[in-house]
Amino acid sequence: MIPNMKRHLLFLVVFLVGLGAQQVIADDGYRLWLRYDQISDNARLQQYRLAFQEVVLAGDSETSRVTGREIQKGLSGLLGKEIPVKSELSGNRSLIIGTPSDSEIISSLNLDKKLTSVGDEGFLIEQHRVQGNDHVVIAANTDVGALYGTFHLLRLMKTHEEVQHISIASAPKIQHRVLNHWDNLDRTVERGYAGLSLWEWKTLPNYEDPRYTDYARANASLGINGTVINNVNADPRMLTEQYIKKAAKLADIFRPYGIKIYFSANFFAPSRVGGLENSDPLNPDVQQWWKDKADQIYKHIPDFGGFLVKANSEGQPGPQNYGRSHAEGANVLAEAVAPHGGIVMWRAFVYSPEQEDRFREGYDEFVPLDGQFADNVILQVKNGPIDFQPREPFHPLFGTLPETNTMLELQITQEYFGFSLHLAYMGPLYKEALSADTYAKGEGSTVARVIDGEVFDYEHTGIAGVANTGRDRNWTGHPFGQSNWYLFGRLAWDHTQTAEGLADEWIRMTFTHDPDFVEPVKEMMMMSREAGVRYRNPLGLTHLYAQGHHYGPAPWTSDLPRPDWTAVYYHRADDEGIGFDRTESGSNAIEQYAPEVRDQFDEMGDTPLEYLLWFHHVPWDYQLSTGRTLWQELVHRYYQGVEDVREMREKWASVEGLIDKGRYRHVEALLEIQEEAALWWRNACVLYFQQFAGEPIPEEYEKPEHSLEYYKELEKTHHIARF
Ligand code: BDP
Repeated sequence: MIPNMKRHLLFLVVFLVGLGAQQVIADDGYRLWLRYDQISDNARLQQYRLAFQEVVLAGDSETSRVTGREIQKGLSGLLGKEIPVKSELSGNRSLIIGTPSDSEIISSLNLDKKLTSVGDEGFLIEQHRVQGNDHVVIAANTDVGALYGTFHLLRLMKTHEEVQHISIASAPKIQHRVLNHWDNLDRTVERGYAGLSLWEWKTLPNYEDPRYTDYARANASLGINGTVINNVNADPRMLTEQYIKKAAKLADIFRPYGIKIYFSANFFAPSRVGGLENSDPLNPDVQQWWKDKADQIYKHIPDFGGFLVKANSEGQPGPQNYGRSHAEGANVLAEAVAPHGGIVMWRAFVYSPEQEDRFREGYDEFVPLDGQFADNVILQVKNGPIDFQPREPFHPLFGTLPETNTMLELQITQEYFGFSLHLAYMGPLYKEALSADTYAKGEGSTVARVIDGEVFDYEHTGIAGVANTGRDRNWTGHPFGQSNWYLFGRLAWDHTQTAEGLADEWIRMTFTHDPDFVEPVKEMMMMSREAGVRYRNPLGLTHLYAQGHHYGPAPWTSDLPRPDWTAVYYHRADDEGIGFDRTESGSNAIEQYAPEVRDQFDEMGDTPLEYLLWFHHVPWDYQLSTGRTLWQELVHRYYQGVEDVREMREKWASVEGLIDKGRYRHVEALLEIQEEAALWWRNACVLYFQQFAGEPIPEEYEKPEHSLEYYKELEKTHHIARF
């Protein structure tokens, strides 16, 4: 070999080794929170290595095989050495996984009583003495329960928790824990900001993209057990056989992970793809069509979950097109899936242009129907009465439907929180929604306890999250978008967990355990939601978004086909003041709440400031408890929102070098974009409202960079908002 070539070869080797080393450090986010790298804390590592020398796994179902693969991958990665998975106990310190029916060891432990208490999906993780040695046991009634327990143990290890003398019993509080994908058949995603849909309809069912399995793993690791794969604005073709077959392939892949699939159904499917004359729910041919359709679906997907329906809402067809009620419509679909054990999730997101106050409409429509829905219908209600705004009071349908199963719908995708460009951890929002007290049966009748069936003893319980996933390499676009998917799944399993605790868990699993990283990043996450409220909709303002895209501000919007799509409808600013009077002197929407809740909102002076303009039209010079007038407080909060984002940027800057450069720089850049947007919101809103308040922006604040006219123009042309 000529010397020159040798030198080149050497360079190549050095380069490749270097590249390899870099790849270990770099992280493109694809693995989400399931990063099974070797545990960094040496003491813990040694302890775990001692405790888990082998895995003994009973059962040979597809789910058990999934459990085997996951635990092998997980333990071997975390412990930095191959851990064998066996069917018989042979070691001194093992991890034993299974159900009493498959595992003799587990059935010999007399766990029956405890296992009964954790139900079909729950699990126990305990230390037991078997054949003279201590072993950790994951026991469940079903293979899926054992899989959930396995993910739980891996999470404990990944977060460096103590496993000696471990004793955990866990069961989901809510039955149906479902993602809603607003994915269209052309693979665009409504309000999706992370690329195209995960489902490649053109190559299904022939091609099993490995990503489908990773999606299932991620969901199962949280306990999510259902997924509605298409948009609520449903294409009727989803119910044709060709798509059913494609979806059946997804169902086959998801099944071992305990995940059922559901379809969003277009109410006019019988006439649009079924060849019937109409889709009237009282037409016997239509009823038969739905039954036949259900039979056909179940032939391909034996554990099909059921339908999700958006009816008579935002242009979607529904039973009211034929003068029938929502219950009459829902029950026809419910009857079709009932023999197969399916359910119908019927959305309560309805609002007609005629009503005086959109806030009232869900309640006014559905409360009179309480008791008329079939047992396998669940009414799916958004957390607030309008539409996933940065802050809303809880929806008055929670606590007012004793005879109708009611589930909660949260939005994970950040339609109103800056898309996948802004950092907005939803922990505080979801917890606020869940812990709101409806007083339906006295104090403590929280939304959480309504939807988990404790308050009214519902037949079915559920929670849905509008997914934020797409084809982006890191699934969610913003690296922190993953935290909201994680949060949703973990709270769906157990809503008593705290926002902060879950942020902590997620950070450790996704980034690092270094406290210099964890603490500031946790603070940043915890302040991010309120920051978003302050720079967009402080003091209970709402829906000031530009129509259509919902990214930038347009509080001036007034000229649209429907008044309840305009911003002026919501803020009602005039020379007197600002805010929507929903007390008795106004729309009286507060009458929909229990007296105890009404009392919190009906007096201007007593209403918590976060909700003030939701319920009152407040004079500009009204003195608030903060010592400021309304105008001053409004300005103060808008400015505070921008300061919050600046503080978030500082916190992020303080962690530079503690994680891989790639993710660090990505978040850093997104926070820059977020600050620009926060300034845009602040300046546009303050300048706009100033026209009515007739007051100056107090001296101490920096002046908006541009004129109101500039921001009005920006809304029409901004590259993020418009393209
Ligand atoms: C709104 C979205 C719209 C959805 C609708 C819904 O802007 O795209 O279709 O909710 O939930 O937030 O049906």
